[in-house]
Amino acid sequence: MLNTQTWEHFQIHPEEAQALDRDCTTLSRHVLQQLNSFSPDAQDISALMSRIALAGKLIARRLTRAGLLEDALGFTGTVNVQGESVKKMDIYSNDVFISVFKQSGLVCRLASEEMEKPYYIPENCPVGRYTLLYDPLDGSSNLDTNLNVGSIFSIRQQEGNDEDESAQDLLQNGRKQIGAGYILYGPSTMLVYSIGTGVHAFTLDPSLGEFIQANENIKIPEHGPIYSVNEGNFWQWDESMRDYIRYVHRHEGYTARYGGALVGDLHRILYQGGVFLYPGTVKKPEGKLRLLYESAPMAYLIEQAGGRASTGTEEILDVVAEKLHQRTPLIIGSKEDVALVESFIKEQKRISQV
Ligand code: P6P
Repeated sequence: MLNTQTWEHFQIHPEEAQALDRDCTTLSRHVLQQLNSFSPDAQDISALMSRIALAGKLIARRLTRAGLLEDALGFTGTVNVQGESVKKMDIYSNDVFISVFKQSGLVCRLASEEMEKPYYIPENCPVGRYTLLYDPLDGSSNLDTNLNVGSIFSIRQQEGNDEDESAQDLLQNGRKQIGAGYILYGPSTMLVYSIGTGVHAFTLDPSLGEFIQANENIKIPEHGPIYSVNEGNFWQWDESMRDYIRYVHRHEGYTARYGGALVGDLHRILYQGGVFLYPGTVKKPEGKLRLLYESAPMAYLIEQAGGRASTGTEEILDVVAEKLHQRTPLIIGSKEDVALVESFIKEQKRISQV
């Protein structure tokens, strides 16, 4: 039941007034509310989030028509710094982020999965300016079958003058992030972000061209039924991971969900609870996912929602990157489920020391 006196200044019905007020809670307004300030720094962060939202809108627009456009889908024939075949949409999405930030006056560097070195915008580079680290199109292998993909972003501040453009100041732990989030391109386009005051979700209303508030202060359940992992790697893992999978196979109450795109898989877990795992393998103990622009931003977000993110032996947000494109094993989601996975790693270590 609405508390009517809070809506007395409206002429329309209170229910309609509430819907109108929600539709006016745009992303930029929400960021300023979260910062509870109209300071220049708060305005910068709000403007930065609006630029990210613009990138999301441009990518979403292209994705909805990609199947109809000549030359939008498929591979470029090149291989990126990760050694992965590059999709045309990967390049388009990467260029979108550069285009929306180049003239923004907000960031001085853009570091991306698709670029070996950061892209510098020198005129915007007074010390203290922001750096955006991002995976422009995560899960792009899903594109040709019209399945969900996402963009992941992390916001850091430049420290020092970085005159040699080595971006060494980016190689710090994830607790130095000042914001992070993702854009999920699914049945609807959603932007989920945190700037350290909780996790908030916005849904793109194409008729308005605005991201409108959907959920505020999202909290991940302490435990959930979902385990999300590519079991095709089962025999590549350490025994501890195989023991965890045997456990969830044998116990009631677990269900497997794996979509091949981190953003979609983790979005589900954020709302329903559970755990996403991309462990290392015997051959590649460092795992597949990148630390600075995939695991660390997702870890920041999930911790803000009351969950956890671990390498299996260390909190993701405590890991100090040694190189820009460093990979890391990732176990992320509900506190109890992350702890359960870690318990198998600890047990395996105990046995090996006997
Ligand atoms: P695999 C997409 O390529 C990605 O980086 C993540 O989005 C996703 O979770 C993972 O790799 C999927 O990897 O080896 O299971 O196909």
